Order: sequence, then C-alpha cells, then structure tokens
Amino acid sequence: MSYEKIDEYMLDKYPKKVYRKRAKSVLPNDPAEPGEIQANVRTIPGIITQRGCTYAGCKGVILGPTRDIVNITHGPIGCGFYSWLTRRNQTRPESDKAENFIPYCFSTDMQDSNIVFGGEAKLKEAIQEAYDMFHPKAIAVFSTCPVGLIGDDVHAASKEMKAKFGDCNVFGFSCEGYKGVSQSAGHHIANNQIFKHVVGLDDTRSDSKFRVNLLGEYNIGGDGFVIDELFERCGIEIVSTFSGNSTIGAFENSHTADLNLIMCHRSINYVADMMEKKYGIPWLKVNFIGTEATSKSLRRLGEYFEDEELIAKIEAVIVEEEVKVKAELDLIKPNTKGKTTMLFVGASRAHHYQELFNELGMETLAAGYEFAHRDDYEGRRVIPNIKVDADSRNIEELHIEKDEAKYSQKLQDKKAALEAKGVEFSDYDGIMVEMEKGSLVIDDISHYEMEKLIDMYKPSIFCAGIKEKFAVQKMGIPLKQLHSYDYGGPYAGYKGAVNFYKDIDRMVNTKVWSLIKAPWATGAAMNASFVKV
Ligand code: CFM
Ligand code: HCA
Repeated sequence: MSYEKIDEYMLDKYPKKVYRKRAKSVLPNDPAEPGEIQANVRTIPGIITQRGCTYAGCKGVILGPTRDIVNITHGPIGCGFYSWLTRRNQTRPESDKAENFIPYCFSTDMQDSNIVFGGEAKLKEAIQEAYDMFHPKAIAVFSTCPVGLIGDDVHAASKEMKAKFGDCNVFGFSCEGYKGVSQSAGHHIANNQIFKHVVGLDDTRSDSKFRVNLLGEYNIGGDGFVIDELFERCGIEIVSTFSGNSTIGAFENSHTADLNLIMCHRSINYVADMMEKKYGIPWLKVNFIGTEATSKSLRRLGEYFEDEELIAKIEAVIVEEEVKVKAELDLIKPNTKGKTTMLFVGASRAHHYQELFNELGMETLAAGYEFAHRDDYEGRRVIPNIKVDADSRNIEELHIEKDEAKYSQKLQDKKAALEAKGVEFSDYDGIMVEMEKGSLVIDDISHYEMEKLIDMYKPSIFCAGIKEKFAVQKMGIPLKQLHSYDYGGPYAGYKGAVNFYKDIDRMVNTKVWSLIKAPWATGAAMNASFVKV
C-alpha cells in the first residue's frame, strides 16, 4: 500500500482544514532520515480520539500505583470512580499490616453547592477525615476540571493541613483535565510535584554496591515484579521504582541512587532530567519488553558499573534465561511468522512491543502514539531539548539549582568514559529509527482512520486499548490490549516474553473473530429496534 493510497483512502474524506492538519501527523517511515511529525498538539474537535485527560496522566498514571499515599480526587465523583483500579497496577505490601490504599477510591464528591460556593472547606474536611481514619504518611490532592474553573486553591489547603498535622506530608496537583492536550501534561505536573515535595527528604544510603532507580515502570500485570526478580539475581538494588509497587519512603530516598534507568521515557523524563541536574545522577534508557531488549538492557548496566563480578552475574542470568525462551519460541514462531500487526498505544508501548513482535517473526505495518511528543518519534538524539510542546507552555518548569560540584565530578567524568566506550547516555532512539522503511507512523490516530487502516491492510492483530477493542473485533480482527494486557501478563523480561508469545499465538490463530458478523453488517441491529415488547 503506497502512501498516496493512504492519502486517498484514509484522509481525503476530511474537510480541507482537517485534512491539512491530520496529514502532518501521518508519515511513511524512513528510519535513516526520520521525518518531522506533528505530535502533542490539540486534537481536532469532533474527531474521535483515544486520548485521555491531564488528571488521568497525573493521578491515574504516575501517582496511582503508589501504595501508601492517600490519593484524594477533588471533584465530582465520576473522575475518582472511573480512575479506580482500572489500570491493573499491582502492588505487594511487605505484610498484611502494611499500608495499602490502592483498593480505595478517595474523593471529595463535589456537589453543585460546592461549585457555586467553593469546595475548599469540603476538601479540608476530606483531608482531615482521611488523616483521622488512616494516619497515612502522605496525602495527595488532585484537581479535576471544575476545581480549576472555580479556583479552589488545593495547594493552600494542602499546606494548611500539612502544618496542622505535622506528621503527614500533604501536597496538591493542579492537574485539571483540560490543562494540556492529553495525559502527557499530567505526567509533567506529577513529576514536578513529586520532585518538589518528596524526593530528597531521606538521605539514608544502603550499603549495596549497585543502586539504581527504575523510572517509568508501573507494574501493570506484574511487569515490575519480574524486573525486580531479575535485578535481585544480578545483585542490583532498586532504590525506588517510579511508580509501580512504590512507597513514599522510596521516593524520598531515590536521590541516593547511583543511576536512573528509564523504561517509559515519555511519562517520567522530567524526573530523570531534574535528578541529573540537582543530584548529578545520570540516566540510561532501558527496555525490558522483549528477550533481546532485556539482555541488551542488563548488559548496558554491566557496562555502566564496569564491575567484573556484576558482568559475570548478568551474563549467567542471560544465558540461563535465553535458553529457556528459545525452547518456547522455537515451538511458537512457525505459527506466528509472517503475520502482521499494528500498534496504537499511549506512548512508549507502541515502540517497546515491536521488539516482541519482531521476535515472533511478525511485521509491524503501522504504529503510533496517543500523546507522545516529537522526541518519542524522532529520537532525542535527533532533536535534543525540544521545547515546542503545547503542554510545556502551560506548565511551570521547576527552577532547579544545578549542583556544579556533583554535576561535574560524578556525571561528566562518567559520561566521557561511557561515550568513549560507545554506551548511549542520556539519549535514546525514537520509534521511527527502529521501524521499517515504508511502514506508517501516525500520531493521535482517530477512530475513523483506524477503521480505514484495518480495512486497507487487514492486519493479523491490532494492539490498542479498551476504547478500540470491541469495535475492532467486530471488524473480524483480534485486538490485544497493550494497556491492561487483557487481564494477562506479566509481559516484561524473559518470563513475560514467553507469556506474550503464547497469548499472541493463540490470538492470531483463532478463527473466532472472522466467523462472526457485526450486527450492522447483518441488519440485526436495525431489526432489533422494531421488536415489539
Ligand atoms: Fe508510559 Fe505507561 Fe505508556 Fe503512559 Fe498510559 Fe500505561 Fe500506556 Mo495506558 S506510562 S506512556 S500514560 S508506558 S497508562 S503504563 S498503557 S497509555 S503506552
Ligand atoms: C489512561 C489509562 C489507560 C487507559 C487504557 C485504555 C490505561 O490513559 O488514563 O484506553 O484501554 O493504560 O489504563 O491508558
């Protein structure tokens, strides 16, 4: 399918103005020379987008997976309710007695009268109630759209309650849903506030030799547990994960780590950049989705720490695990080889999961993100320090004092040494550099474009989320949810790769979806409306 055909079949039905705008977000790929893609801009009104809101990115994504912070949604009940336990972020408290607020949904349940007369009094009451009931170490307050519109000051209310309690860190987030163009603005707001109010409060340093933070890993379906286990076998301590299975204590202590590893760059790069600046902690991009990617990321850690014993341990783990994976893959690959896929997920997953499909011998025909920025597509190497993001204009940057002593001593020396050895450092490639020439890259795909794409290419499987799932399956194509994993997973590391191979084999080889007909295709839906009751 040539790009001209895409133009003709997919975009030409749009009104001229919409066509001009959407065409900038749909590119035929050339890995050698990534084109300039339009991303992180406002969705065209009326188009059905798969994006979520700023509140979802802040409360749901970044803070949601922490277990011992009471997260209070200040707003009408729907926002809290619909972000309650939907993301499958797992947690494992140290004991039955340890705090775990993840199963709870805390909200101020704003009513009309609070919108008219203000909701700060109700918010303070809610904070007090949570404190009296649970005595948590921390309470976080999240603003929803109406809170921003009526001007409730969640920061002042939080500050007042924090001073009143004395033993509970209370802080707020101005993450009103409308604030940015997508979830992405919420990530930025969450990162800033966690950095400002929490990181750096506890200087205790354990005496383990290799201490890292794992940034951008949210333990969906237990992915984080698999990575924890791998690291433990290699003798590497994870000081804090941002934010799968995390605790406030670990965040407070995270600045004592020697290295930040970034899994999902999009959602957490702000914390990595701020830690680099303030504490001189360097960062490396890693990916634990896919067997090869996992081995490559572990080896990169060995190269970073330059320790013979660590390198030997890592190699032993890789050899042991790769043999097991190969035995499984040899059985599965003949069933999946030559099949095709399309991936449209929030940000990093549409990129990371291509590794697993490559291992299955499957071709990615098209991929894109809901809310990524240009650097996620083109690579930070190609466009360093890009500052044209729509959401960055709305969000206040924290002014972090650069600690020159730490910065030059720890960071610059290491950087020079690693670069001399060819290890990529504070840099990463975007999705375009790694996709085939001629494949399609589409940002913020609309529902209409998705249906057209499926019609034209008929992929063996389509990867997206719950909003797309049933519409796509009614078109006869299986859909794998890469957000929630469809109740499956874990998919990270070696163990996760095998789980994924098996699930995809099952899905691309079942005939069930091609045997059914959508109600609109048979006329059944129309007839049903005439049934007398
Ligand atoms: Fe990062 Fe994520 Fe993703 Fe994301 Fe998300 Fe998610 Fe996602 Mo859903 S942090 S960008 S905001 S990898 S919730 S765990 S699956 S859209 S691709
Ligand atoms: C979010 C969360 C989400 C939604 C997933 C989906 C997730 O964006 O608010 O649309 O299926 O991963 O749970 O991305």
